[in-house]
Amino acid sequence: MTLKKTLTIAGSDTSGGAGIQADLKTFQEHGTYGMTALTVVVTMDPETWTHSVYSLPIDVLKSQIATALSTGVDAIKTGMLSTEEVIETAGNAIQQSGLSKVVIDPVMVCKGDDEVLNPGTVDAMIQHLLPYALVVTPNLFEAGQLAGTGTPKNLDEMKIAAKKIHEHGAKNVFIKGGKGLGGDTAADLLFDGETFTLYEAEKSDNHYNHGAGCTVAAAITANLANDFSVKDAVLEAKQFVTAAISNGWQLNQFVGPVYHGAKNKLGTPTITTTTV
Ligand code: PXL
Repeated sequence: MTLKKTLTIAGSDTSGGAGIQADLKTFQEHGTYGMTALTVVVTMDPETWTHSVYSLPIDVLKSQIATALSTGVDAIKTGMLSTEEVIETAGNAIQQSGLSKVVIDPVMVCKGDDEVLNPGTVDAMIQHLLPYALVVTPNLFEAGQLAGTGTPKNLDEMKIAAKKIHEHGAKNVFIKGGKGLGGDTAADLLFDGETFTLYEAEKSDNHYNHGAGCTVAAAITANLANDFSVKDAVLEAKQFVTAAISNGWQLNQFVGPVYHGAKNKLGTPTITTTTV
C-alpha cells in the first residue's frame, strides 16, 4: 500500500481541537499519511484556560522539517508560526522543496485571544509564505491584516481583500467568512485570480467550533495531496468542516472542539457554490 504524504508545520494545541492535532486527525480522515514539524506547544491554565505559548528551538524545527521532507512529501500546510524567524524558516524550506501543493493557514490569533501573536509576523508572512501558497486560508481578521484593509465586513470588502492578497503571490485565496458576515449562511469566498466563488452552508447553532479554521485548511491540504483540483479540494473541505462544526462538542467549561470524524461517520452536509 502507498499513501499520499501530508506535512503540517504548526503548533501543538494540547487541548486537541486545533493545531497539529486537528491537522493529523483531518489528514487521517482523508486517507493521507500525516507528518508534523512542531513550532510551538500551547498549554492552557486549568483554572482560567489562559493560553501559554512555548516555542521550540529553531534548530529543532529545521530538523523536523528536514526529516519529513526527506520522505517525499506530497502536500504541505503551515499553521501557527510564532516569530518572523520561524516564518522565514518555513518559507525557505517550502521554496527549497519545490512543492506546489502548499496551503498557508496564516494563524494570527487563537479563538478568544484577540491580539496578533506578534505584529511583525504579518509582513513576514507576506514576504516569505504568500509567494509559495497554492491556497491561503485567512479568516476575516487575518484577511484584513494581510490585505492591509482592516477586517472585511461584507462580501464586497472580502473581494477587495482577496484581490490584494492575491497580488502578494498567493494563487488562490480562500477567506473563511464563516458565521462572521452576519447573513443567513456560513459563507466562505474563493478567489483564483479570475473568479470569485462563494461556498455556503446552513448556519449551525452549535457554538462549539474550536479548531474549525485549522481543520478546513488541513482538509484542503489532504485533498490536494489526493490530486483534487483546488475548487474540488475546497468544496470537500467545506463539507468536512461543516459536518465537524455541526457535531462540535463540549470538552470542558472553556472549550468545545469540532468533531473531525463527523463527515465520514455521520454523512455529508449540503454546500452551495455560487459565482459572485
Ligand atoms: O485555532 C488556531 C490555533 C492554531 N494552532 C494552535 C492553537 C490554536 C488555537 O488554540 O492552539 C496550536
